[in-house]
Amino acid sequence: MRRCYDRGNGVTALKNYSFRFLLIINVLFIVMLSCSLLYADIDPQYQDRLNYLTERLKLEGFAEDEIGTILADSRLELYPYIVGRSGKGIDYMGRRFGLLTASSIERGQRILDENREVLEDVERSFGVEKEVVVAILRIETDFGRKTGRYPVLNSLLTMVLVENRRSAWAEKELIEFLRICREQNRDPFSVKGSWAGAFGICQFIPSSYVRFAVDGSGDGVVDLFDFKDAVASIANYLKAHGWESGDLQAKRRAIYAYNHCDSYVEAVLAYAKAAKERS
Ligand SMILES: [Ca+2]
Repeated sequence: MRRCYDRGNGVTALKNYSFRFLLIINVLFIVMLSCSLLYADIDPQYQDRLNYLTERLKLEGFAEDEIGTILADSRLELYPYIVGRSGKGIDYMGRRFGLLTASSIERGQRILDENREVLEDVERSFGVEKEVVVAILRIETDFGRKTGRYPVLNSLLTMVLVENRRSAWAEKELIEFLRICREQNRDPFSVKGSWAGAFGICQFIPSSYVRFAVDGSGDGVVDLFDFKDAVASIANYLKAHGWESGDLQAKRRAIYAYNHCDSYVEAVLAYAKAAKERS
């Protein structure tokens, strides 16, 4: 009996010990989990803004676990070095960009030749010259060769959390982006683009995608990494911003709306002209 009693005491003690141990482990696990949900790889100095963003996303209809899953993802990363960058630094007409070199123009002409039917269809549907659409593809991503290496989610999140002049803008774009991903059942970390959050062959920001991107291929999906969708979306964007084929000022304004930069407007028109001359 005594042995049994002793043994019993021993088991009880062991149980108590195990229970306390498990309790501590559980508490530690919960603390670690909540820390990872709150912080992921985010510098604690941004925690206030992250809390604010979380509340904002909830107001926009995102569930807490949905937000938590994104923030706890190991692919989440901030790029503070992009803050303060300006999109106006590119000299589109400069030698380095190589826009009007023979090989650059030939590449555009090849795109025109290989996709003539699609581009003429877009020209008829939207009233935007195919050479202009091709010029934008050349300048934005070199016909899809350089669509960007930054996960759009991380770029936009950086601009939201690291306070700067784009923070309010980036917050709206981030919400639009997450909504697009949710609607399309897309992994938000899988979409890569420019440091400024533009993606696809035509480099649309999320709000432009929502408002102006169209399904040019007719498959029911608007995918800006698809050539047909991208060219139709460029033409639709320009048309929606007042493009008039007989009005140069209207054309300039529409291109300027695409990228608020005078040298960009000049570059698009110069490349379109050069690509057309041989065709
Ligand atoms: Ca499509």
